[in-house]
Amino acid sequence: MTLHHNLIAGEWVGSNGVENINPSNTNEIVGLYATASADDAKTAIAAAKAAFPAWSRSGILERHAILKKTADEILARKDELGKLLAREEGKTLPEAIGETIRAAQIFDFFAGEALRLAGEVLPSVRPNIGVEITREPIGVIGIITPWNFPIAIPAWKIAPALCYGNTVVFKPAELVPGCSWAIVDILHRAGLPKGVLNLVMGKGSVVGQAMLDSPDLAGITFTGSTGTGKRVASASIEHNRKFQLEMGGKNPMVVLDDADLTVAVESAANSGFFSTGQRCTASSRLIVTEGIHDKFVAALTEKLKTLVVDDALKAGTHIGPVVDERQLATDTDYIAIGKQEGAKLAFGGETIQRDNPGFYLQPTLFTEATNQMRISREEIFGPVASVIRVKDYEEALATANDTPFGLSAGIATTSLKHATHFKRNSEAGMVMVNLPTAGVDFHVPFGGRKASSFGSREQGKYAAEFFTVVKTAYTLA
Ligand code: UN1
Repeated sequence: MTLHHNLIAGEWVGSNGVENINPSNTNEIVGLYATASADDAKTAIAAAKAAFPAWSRSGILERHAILKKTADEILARKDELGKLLAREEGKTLPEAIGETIRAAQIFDFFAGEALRLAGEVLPSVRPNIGVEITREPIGVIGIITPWNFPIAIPAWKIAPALCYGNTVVFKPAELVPGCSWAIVDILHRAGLPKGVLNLVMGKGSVVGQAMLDSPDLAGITFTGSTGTGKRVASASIEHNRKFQLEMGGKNPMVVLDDADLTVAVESAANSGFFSTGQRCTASSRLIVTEGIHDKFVAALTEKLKTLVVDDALKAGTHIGPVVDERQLATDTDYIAIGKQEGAKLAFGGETIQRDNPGFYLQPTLFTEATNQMRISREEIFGPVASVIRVKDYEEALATANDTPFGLSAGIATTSLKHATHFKRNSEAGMVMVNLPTAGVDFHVPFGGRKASSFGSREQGKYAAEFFTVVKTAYTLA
């Protein structure tokens, strides 16, 4: 089997291949991927540092052309890359192709942003002086990505980093090196000068740690667990480095008595269980008012019965496998905890066997949960959601906000008054009205509040905030 190498200083290097395993069929090896050492990470950082002066002054047309070429190739290869994604992560093929298209759109968007770089010119408060405000790249950026969006999240960090003139050291999640390798290969062939983008696949404890310890990274953008995010934060403060964190969620979806039942059920099924519930934007707390509670539970349970859990590549699969054994153990532990805490298991809860050995779990719905239970407070990151019964809108809003997290929040209602009030009073970074809490656009800001996020927003033109630093220049006329 061919070994996929790391890209360091423009050269494909490395050994110590690890097997990338298909969670739909653990007998299947998706590919062999090199593992970087701490020294490799240091070499990659040095290469990115050496490449920064030239890249930071590169022409916007060069950046535009490389990002555009990358977008075009990803789009042209969407079926093949989507299949790779489905095989390494376990998302269904349509979801995986959708994510691949999203990655292409992100590169396309930032190809355009490269041509729209702008500043401001203001008069000074003092006579005969002009003030210019410009944005400059920050330097070498460390990019650390999670396993659940193997192509979209690398795209939404790499594309703006390069667009604004930064150089990159990129460490993808160990579980899903395939799509990351593929987009680095595409960018490399699209003409990036050597050292501008370096790929260091490998362990967080080795490669990630070497990145955190480096005095030469000007910024780290991280998506992953809250625990690791805190380590990124403290190491970054130590090095006086910019950092941007996207971490967990425990996203509420409020369903009010006046909701359109079909909209509410479709939204809850989508954001609770699609992508195997492995999205930081998933709805895991369904907060439902008394008048619609029983109807909603009955309709959602009926819907869950129709969802097919199977091999990610099989036509007709709605929910693919859980990503690996460890995540499956976490999910089943939380299901046991939910039962012990006294929530009622309304649907699912069992692991299942399919033709091939894989990590299959039924979509699982608890009812009669309270917001104080661990299953309502801690992020599970699996196809597990709980229904919490509340009296009215006021209690629903208070319950929705009563969480350490604040990424995304949804409401299903036909009341303009409640929708408007919820949009203003939800303590989440993103609010969805009559829509799933997951599944976001690529051209608008993405991010949360409280323990979910730290730093400025990702995506859209707001990404400039992290990937650039502002300069204010005064000139005597
Ligand atoms: C989405 O819901 O479309 O890790 C994106 C995650 C998020 C991305 C969610 N950063 O799940």
